[in-house]
Amino acid sequence: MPMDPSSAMLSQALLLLQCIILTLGQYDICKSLVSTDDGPTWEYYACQPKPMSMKEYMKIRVEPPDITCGNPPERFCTLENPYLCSDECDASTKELAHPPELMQDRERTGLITYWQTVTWSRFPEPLLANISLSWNKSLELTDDIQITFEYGRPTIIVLDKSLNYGRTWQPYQYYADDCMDAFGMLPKRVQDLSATNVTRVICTEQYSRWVGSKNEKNVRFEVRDRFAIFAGTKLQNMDNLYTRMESMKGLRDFFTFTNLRLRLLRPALGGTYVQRDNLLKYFYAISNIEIPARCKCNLHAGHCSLRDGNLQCDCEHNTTGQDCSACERGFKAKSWKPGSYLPTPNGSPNICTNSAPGEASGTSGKCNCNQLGSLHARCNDTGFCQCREGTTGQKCEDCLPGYNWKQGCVPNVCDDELLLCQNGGSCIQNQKCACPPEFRGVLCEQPRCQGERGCDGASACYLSALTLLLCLLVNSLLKANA
Ligand SMILES: *[C@@H]1O[C@H](CO)[C@@H](O)[C@H](O)[C@H]1NC(C)=O
Ligand SMILES: *[C@@H]1O[C@H](CO)[C@@H](O)[C@H](O)[C@H]1NC(C)=O
Ligand SMILES: *[C@@H]1O[C@H](CO)[C@@H](O)[C@H](O)[C@H]1NC(C)=O
Ligand SMILES: *[C@@H]1O[C@H](CO)[C@@H](O)[C@H](O)[C@H]1NC(C)=O
Ligand SMILES: *[C@@H]1O[C@H](CO)[C@@H](O)[C@H](O)[C@H]1NC(C)=O
Ligand SMILES: [Ca+2]
Repeated sequence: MPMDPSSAMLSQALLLLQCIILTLGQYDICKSLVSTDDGPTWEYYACQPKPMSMKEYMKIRVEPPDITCGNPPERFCTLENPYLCSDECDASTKELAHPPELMQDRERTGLITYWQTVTWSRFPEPLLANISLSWNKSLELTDDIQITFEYGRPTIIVLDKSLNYGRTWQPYQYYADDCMDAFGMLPKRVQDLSATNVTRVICTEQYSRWVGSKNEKNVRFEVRDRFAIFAGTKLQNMDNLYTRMESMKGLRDFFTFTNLRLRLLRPALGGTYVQRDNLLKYFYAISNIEIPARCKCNLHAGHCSLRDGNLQCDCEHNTTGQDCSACERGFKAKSWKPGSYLPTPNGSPNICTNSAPGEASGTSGKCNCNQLGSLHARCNDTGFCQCREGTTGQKCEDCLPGYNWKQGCVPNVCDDELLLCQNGGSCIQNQKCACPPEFRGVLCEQPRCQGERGCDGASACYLSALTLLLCLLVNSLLKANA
């Protein structure tokens, strides 16, 4: 039986609210003060910095050095106006100069500013240009890279990346109007990729065909479409993506880089062969390079800041280094580990500690049994901490499988391995499944509407206490409107 319109609306509103709650602000705090029976204590979480517009921080280098137009001054025309070659590039005049920094400026005045190369006047020698972008910092893409070309998108490009500050490079994506002809590769689209081959390096023809220079200016490296394979088309289930980031080898590294390089191999041709009688209309021009990414801090920092001209993680959890990839001095009792996205939504901080096994810091007897995980504050005569149910480890600081830390180890109601939420439900803090409106039960295993009854508006209030509150709010608003 179909739901009545108001209850359908309510369900939609709730789903939307749930989305907002689940996707906003995930992993953005590293610690918080919580009150326990023994007074306030810090709880630590896996954390990562917010995405930033990395074009603000990138160093650009173009090769060969004399590829930028204007020295000496030269004339050019466009593919759409090939016989009006009166435009001029002149490096010595501000209004007519097109230096590389115009690929990363903010264009506050509303005027489009762009880097431009010399024209292809030396045909048949190929017109080649490299643009290298460096940050001296490991970064992780959070959205599509977007490169904006004025006067037409090139017919052949390779995007490369480096993970080691430019020492070695690997191709990231190939772009051509004819992939087979340019690279001997079959053309693919990111939309054709699936969970098993999401990290495949492909050649795409989507951004190189001539459609007019003003109709479509952008060339993308699609990050969103790749995320969507796991998180859904609206990225509504980021938990699933983060879970895969932990379990699927190479997935995180695929989105990680320290440098990018754009190899421009053939300019826009206007949809036809090269016309040798007018080579002044062939060149490259880029007005903007957008790189949405976050600093890679190994889930040990919530912020990343510019220090001495370089981006650096503001490390927490007693870690240190540009990427928080080491334990601070004095905190090397356990070997360093990156934080983990699991269990969602707070992850595991894997903090560096200063207490080595058996090495009691501080005064008389204080063998550092974890207050929440152990039965007694002190260890017994032989130096053992006695752990509560579900708890393990030298100090009773870890949980047995099937348990998760929440001011002590509590048994899981749901998880990503055995106790899977069913019918599209998502597991919240291992403690409850948030079910879609049509299902209920601990693991969302029961259809809500069986037969004719039980499908009234009120039944849509199915979520946690928080969403219940919001639900009541929405309900009263709906009533007020009616
Ligand atoms: C671009 O970089 C590649 C790889 O280092 C190099 O082989 C090529 O010669 C460079 N092209 C130009 C135009 O400098
Ligand atoms: C790169 O960053 C590291 C750490 O911040 C710094 O020590 C080094 O000097 C930087 N290198 C360059 C070339 O800026
Ligand atoms: C990826 O896998 C899907 C099916 O699993 C297939 O249809 C697609 O062609 C594959 N893509 C590539 C680039 O291999
Ligand atoms: C790290 O070390 C400082 C002392 O230097 C301490 O106050 C703090 O609680 C430690 N732990 C974490 C997780 O930051
Ligand atoms: C101390 O605790 C450990 C672990 O629970 C136990 O095996 C040992 O027998 C205990 N020793 C004493 C003296 O109570
Ligand atoms: Ca610009």
